[in-house]
Parts: sequence; structure tokens; C-alpha cells
Amino acid sequence: MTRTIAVTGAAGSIAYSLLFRLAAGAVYGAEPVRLRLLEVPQAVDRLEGVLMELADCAYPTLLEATATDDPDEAFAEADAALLIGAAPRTQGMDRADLLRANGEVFRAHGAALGRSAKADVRVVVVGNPANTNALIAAHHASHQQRADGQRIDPSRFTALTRLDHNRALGMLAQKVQAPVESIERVAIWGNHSNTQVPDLADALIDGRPAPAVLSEVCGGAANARAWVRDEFIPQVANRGAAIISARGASSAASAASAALDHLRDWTFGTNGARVSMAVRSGGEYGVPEGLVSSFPCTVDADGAHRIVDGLDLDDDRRARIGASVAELAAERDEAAALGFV
Ligand code: NAX
Repeated sequence: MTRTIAVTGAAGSIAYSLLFRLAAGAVYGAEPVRLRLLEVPQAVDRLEGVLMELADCAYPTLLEATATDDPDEAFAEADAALLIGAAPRTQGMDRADLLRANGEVFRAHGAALGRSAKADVRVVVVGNPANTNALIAAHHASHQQRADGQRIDPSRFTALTRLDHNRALGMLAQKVQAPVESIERVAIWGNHSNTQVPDLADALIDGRPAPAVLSEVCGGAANARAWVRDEFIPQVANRGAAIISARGASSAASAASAALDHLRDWTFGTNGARVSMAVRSGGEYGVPEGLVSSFPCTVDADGAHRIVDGLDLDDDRRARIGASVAELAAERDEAAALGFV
């Protein structure tokens, strides 16, 4: 089966790490891919250079790669779309300014996806503010008249919190000196912002509850709780800023890797493992219906994602999740006030 994948912001930093792995089979293995790269008109020349390098890799799995500045052309018959392209956050800009600039981008991209992509397209929004951009794009996609009479369901739009999830996994693995594969059930809740809730209360390390293992490592349950509260949660939530200050540029390779993990798991299933994805809420865990919020999810073998149900959240997690979800609700209200939804 040949897959058609659209990637926006394709001349940017994250895409430069992502496209080569995608073309080489990181998501679809030996299945051939067609890449449709979208950029703003002024970056299409740079994109030609990326196309040359892709051709020079001579990947057996890369059937074709094309570049355009026309969203409908980029999204035509797409099986998946990685929406990385976004208006950059410039000096002095806060999240509200960013939302205003990106509302236009995601309104246009959502509408074009709604008209041109396959009805069962999988959309992964990476560009920030990712959750609310996904909500805006889903809204406009689902309101398009299509030639085939179908309608793209808003649940086909997700946002990337897998990077936060992977950061949490990496940090916990380092703390307890255990391989990443021995850790399950880490979760990220809420917004992809510093209000997010990294959660290891239900995590298992080699099948043992993470809080018990941490208690041994930290010298007692109180120390373990302090490590989670004072180091783990703030460091995961602020990792992006730490990388910018260390590297002088925002996370690119790790963001690319996480986006590929997200799309691969969503396409082929997680075999019961929990991953974090920002998905449309149906009201689970008190998150208002329609918000795109991060939850622990599993994906069935047929590619249907499900929010893990029945988790018993303590007061601390409830309060933190409530605060992050309140931020998402405020972003949605602001998007509504600006006419984006
Ligand atoms: P870059 O500035 O390197 O690249 C972005 C590219 O998008 C540029 O080439 C630009 O021309 C293009 N672009 C802008 N508007 C476009 C449009 N309307 N159509 C098509 N292309 C358009 O940024 P990069 O480092 O690649 O980051 C991209 C986005 O990812 C940013 O919004 C960033 O904040 C976000 N991130 C999200 C993360 C997540 O976990 N959800 C983590 C990493 C990253 O911070």
C-alpha cells in the first residue's frame, strides 16, 4: 500500500529532521510513501534544496516527493498530514498573539484538508499552540463540502504531546537507572504548554509501581513525592525552554522523532501500551467536550485511538489537570472571539 503524506513547514527545522526518517520508513516500514511538502511562497526555493537532498538519499521507500505553496495541492488524497508549519513566536509575543497569527494558518489548512484529503486522514498538529490549532483546523475541515459527500470527523485531528511524554520517559529512566522499555503508563494530560501535567502516578517500572521504585531511589516516599513535584513535573513541562537556552534553538530532532512515534502508533496500534496524544475530548475526566487535550491513550490494531478510561485521579492530579484544561478553554474562547471557531 502506498501512503501519501503531507508535511507543512517543510523547509523548517523540525521538518529537516523528520522528512528523511519518514522517507526512510520510520513510520510505514517497507511501504512506499509519497511526500507532499507545503511551504509559504517565500520558502519554496529552500524547499527545492530539501527535495534535492531527499532524491540524493535514494531511499527505496520514497516513491515521490513534491513541493508546493498551495494547501489543496499538498493535501490532495493525503492519508496523513503533519502540520508543522506555523507562524513563529517573535520577541515579546505571548501565547495570545501566537494564537491570533496561527488561527489564520490553521483555518486555511483545516479547510483545505476538509476539501482535499482522504476522509479518514490522520492529522498531527505540531505547530504551536498545537492543541488549539488542532481544534481550529478540525472545525474548518468538518464544515467543508466535499466532492465525495463525506465529512472529515474532528477526531481525525490530534496534537503532539508525545514529545512531552518521551521527555517524561527519558527523565524517569535516568532517575531510576532503568531502560526506557521497562517503563509503561507514563502520561501527559492537558495542554502542550508549561501547564501540562506530566504524570507517573500509575507508571510501572519493570512491572512495579513507579512511586515504590522512586521511594527506594530517593530514600523514602516523602523524598520521592518531592522529586516528582519539584523536579520531574517542572522539568518536563519546561524542557522546551531549557533546550532553547542550552542550544540557542528550539527542539527539532526530538520533536520530529516524537511526531513520527505519534503517527506510527496511531496508524499501527500500540498493542495495549499507553501513549500520550492530544485528542478531541468527549467529556472524559471532566475535560469539556470538543477541547483537544492530552490524555493517556491506546490505539487498537485497526488504528482507532481510545482515551484510557477508569483511572482514579487523586486531588492533586485533578487540580493540575483542571488548571491546564482551563487554559485550553480560555484559548478556545479566544479563538471563538477572533472568529476562528
Ligand atoms: P521553523 O521556523 O524552523 O519552521 C517552520 C516553517 O513553517 C518555516 O519554514 C515557515 O516558512 C513554515 N510556515 C509558516 N507558515 C506556514 C504556512 N502557512 N504554510 C506552510 N508553511 C508555513 O520552526 P520549527 O522549529 O520547525 O517548529 C515548527 C513549529 O513546531 C513551531 O510552531 C513550534 O513552536 C512547534 N513545536 C511544537 C512542539 C510540540 O511538541 N507540539 C515541540 C517543538 C516545537 O516547538
